[in-house]
Amino acid sequence: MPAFNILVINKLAERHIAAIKSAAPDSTVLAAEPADAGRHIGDANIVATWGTADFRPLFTQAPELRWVHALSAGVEKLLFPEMLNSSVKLTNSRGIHGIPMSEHVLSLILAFTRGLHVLFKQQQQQIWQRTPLEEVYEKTIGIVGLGSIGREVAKRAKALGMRVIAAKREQTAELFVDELYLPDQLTDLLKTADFIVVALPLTAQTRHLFTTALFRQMKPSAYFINVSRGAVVNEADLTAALREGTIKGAALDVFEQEPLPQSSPLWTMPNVIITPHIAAISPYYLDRAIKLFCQNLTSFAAGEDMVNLIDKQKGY
Ligand code: OXD
Repeated sequence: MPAFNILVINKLAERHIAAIKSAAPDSTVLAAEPADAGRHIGDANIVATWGTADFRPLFTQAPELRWVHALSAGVEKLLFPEMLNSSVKLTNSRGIHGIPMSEHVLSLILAFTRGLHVLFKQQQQQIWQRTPLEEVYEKTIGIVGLGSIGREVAKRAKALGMRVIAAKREQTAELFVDELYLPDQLTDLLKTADFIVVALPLTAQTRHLFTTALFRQMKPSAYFINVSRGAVVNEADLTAALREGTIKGAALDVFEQEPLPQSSPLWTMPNVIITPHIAAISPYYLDRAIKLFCQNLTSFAAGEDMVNLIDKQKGY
């Protein structure tokens, strides 16, 4: 078994280090905070880091690097020109987000339908006042992007008695989806969905996909939920759609600029729920990410195909 210098740019528990060592027994494994990573990058053959962190300065000091694994699903900060023009392999952690992110999506939907965003504000002012409430039962959820996250959302929505429709690049047999649309049929989905959930990766094709033209296809009673990447949406167009009543509300975990600037009108809109890019957070996140990394490490050491290999030109 070949020996590698493995650098993980994140704090790790002993059990994570032990798991990595048992996948590549002769290798050295170091876990470093971003500020310390520079001291170890020169020898590193394999790096695990966040796809949302600026890795470019380290990459240019890493002549021995052969593979970068993103601990996140997003790899947007890893697609810089030196990486694209190199033979360094890139993988990500897609597939481990489904449970926390689908729970987050469902809690946002239920927060709107059960009026929690209104009731919580009233509680702070000690106001006892009923507010109109809705049900999700037999309502239509439209999931745009049916990967591992979208599928978990579909499964949970079905359990609540919802009609599930989804848009996906190709037709597949889906257990929890009532109707599947191809990308060129997206407007058919938008016209009928009561809740639109965006779970797409950010690519050249999906950047600013949601503009005024698409918000105008949605029902005025529709809620828009984005847990993917802020740049999939033209935020100014979304803000206008919310202000003008083109749609009823939005729950947003991701934004074009993060942290969301204090000057953003979204902060104070009564029909908006904001969460600070936390939909994937779970006490089990790192356990799952390291398990996936170890699975790929075994394949890499054996010269076999790894899962979640990113096509660097396509960006996903
Ligand atoms: C990710 C995320 O990319 O949580 O993993 O946004």
